[in-house]
Amino acid sequence: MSTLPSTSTTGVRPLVAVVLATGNRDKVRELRPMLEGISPSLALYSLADLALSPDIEETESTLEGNARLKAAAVMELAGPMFEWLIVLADDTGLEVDALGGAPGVRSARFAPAPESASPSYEDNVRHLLHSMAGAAGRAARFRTVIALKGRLPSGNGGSHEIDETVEGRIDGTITPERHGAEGFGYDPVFLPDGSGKTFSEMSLPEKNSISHRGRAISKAIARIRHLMTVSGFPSISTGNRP
Ligand code: ITT
Repeated sequence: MSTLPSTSTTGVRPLVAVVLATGNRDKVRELRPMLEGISPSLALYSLADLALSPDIEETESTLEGNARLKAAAVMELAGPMFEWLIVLADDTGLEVDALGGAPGVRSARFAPAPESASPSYEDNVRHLLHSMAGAAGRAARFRTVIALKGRLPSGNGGSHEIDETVEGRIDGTITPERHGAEGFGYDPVFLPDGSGKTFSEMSLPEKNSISHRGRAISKAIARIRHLMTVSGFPSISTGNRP
């Protein structure tokens, strides 16, 4: 098996590759600080780091289905590159009560756009505010499902397949106007319950500490820690968990 050379700032040779299966650079920017430093045994790679750009059509009707689909597609490509690896695929949706749960799995492609083009974040926000004009309630939530798929050593010299999902969510409301300049996607109009600020008015660590993605990745990290311990790796620190 040909494997990529692994490096570590700690001088300890990483043993397990963690591959972020997303083409969305904003997600990588949020996920990276939460995963970096959890163990010298782990090396973190984005798809760009591995020069992979799979064209994955999200054909499932649930976040879980699409997260599993992305994880499986990237596992096929990255699987031969590493002996031991865990692919993490994030599928996220904004669910608005007044719109019957839309945009949901269609969050990336909510605004009308030609078949070959993707609407911009701004197109989607404009379409959301337009769709909600006159709505009686503005309750909404973000949900992230992260699929973990991979291969770790089993105690008996073989390997153990990983195939599971975790979920994080946050409830809030859609503001009638945009506020703030941070974040991405629908962040300028999402006001988490109990917060006086939209996600776009928060710093990255602030958003990560309460967000759907932060909550999902905390659960994923707990699972990775458990799976690595079962596989006989030294126990790993709490690192940069939100
Ligand atoms: P990948 O499938 O390659 O991961 P994507 O952008 O298509 O990238 P999703 O289908 O999971 O990813 O995301 C749907 C959209 O939801 C995304 O394009 C954003 O517009 C929005 N979104 C996701 N996470 C968000 C967040 O934390 N804050 C605001 N909007 C978000």
